[in-house]
Amino acid sequence: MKLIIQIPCFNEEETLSVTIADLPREIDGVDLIEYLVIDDGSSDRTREVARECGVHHVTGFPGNRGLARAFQHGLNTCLALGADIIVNTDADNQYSGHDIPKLVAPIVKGEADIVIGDRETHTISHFSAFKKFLQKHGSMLVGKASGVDVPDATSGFRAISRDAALSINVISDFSYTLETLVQAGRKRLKVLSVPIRTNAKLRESRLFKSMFSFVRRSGSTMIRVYTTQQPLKVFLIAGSVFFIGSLIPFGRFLYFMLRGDSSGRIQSLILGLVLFSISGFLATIGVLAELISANRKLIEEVLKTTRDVGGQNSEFRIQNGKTRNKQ
Ligand SMILES: Nc1nc2c(ncn2[C@@H]2O[C@H](COP(=O)(O)OP(=O)(O)O)[C@@H](O)[C@H]2O)c(=O)[nH]1
Ligand SMILES: [Mg+2]
Repeated sequence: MKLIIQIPCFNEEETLSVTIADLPREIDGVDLIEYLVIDDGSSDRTREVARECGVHHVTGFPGNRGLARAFQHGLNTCLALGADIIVNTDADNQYSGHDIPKLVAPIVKGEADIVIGDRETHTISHFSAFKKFLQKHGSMLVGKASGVDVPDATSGFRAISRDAALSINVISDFSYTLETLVQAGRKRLKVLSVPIRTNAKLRESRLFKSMFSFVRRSGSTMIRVYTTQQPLKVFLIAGSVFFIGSLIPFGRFLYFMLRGDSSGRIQSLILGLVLFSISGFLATIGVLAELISANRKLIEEVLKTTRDVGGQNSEFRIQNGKTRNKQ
């Protein structure tokens, strides 16, 4: 059983060495532990620090492509390196590396596909009351939308089985945390949460400049991701709002017509027809989007097979950095 711990980094020269020092060297049930740093176009010494700290693999991009892309690139790299389990953690040492065995255990035992480290955010002293409120109710909302019960939806401290990593395709630009949960729910992956410890804060969040930007960006990511996964539902809901809206002017028109007074009520009829047409239009888009989404499922199945290059059961294995056929 091979575990790779991946750390997405953007200008983390100051905190990366502390994070790496905190990572476990051995875990029960795991034969091999390796570290992977994904450097997202840092302009500081992140890569050098990673190498000085003995990180086994360093990959990344020449420019800054954002955390979601870096996360997905990390998963792909870990899969190609033959990881059976992948753990993601942050480079600012927010999460306690000592709790990685707790994250990994349910996957080793075959009891979960994904394990989320629950920070128990209501207990974190440097989180404001408003942030705690948002974390709690935001996670509940994400849980309702995804069908996955997670107390800490935005936690970046996670363990993912090889099979789950092969199934996940993050395509949003901003954050992977919510998208992976929605996909996990849709694909019926088993998601567990375990309580984990956090370390003292070393610096401010780089991802969220303010609470407002956190809510705005998380909200828009959630809507986009959910629409991609459940297009028919989203468009039918939007369509039914217009359909119900059309009943009011239609009703008004009918009411006056039945009373024998239909003159001058033509505006109601036109407004009703416009709203009704929009609802039909949205329902049609929903059906088309659902058909496109069915293709996505097929593409994901193909991707799953092609990305399984380094797997134990794969026909192909990566050896000495080269892909070669098993036979
Ligand atoms: N790849 C990549 N990682 C980033 C970027 N911004 C932040 N990160 C990483 O994402 C993780 C979490 O970032 P952080 O600023 O601590 O946000 P927090 O989760 O809100 O505390 C850290 O490992 C950062 O290095 C980015 O633009 N690209
Ligand atoms: Mg942080």
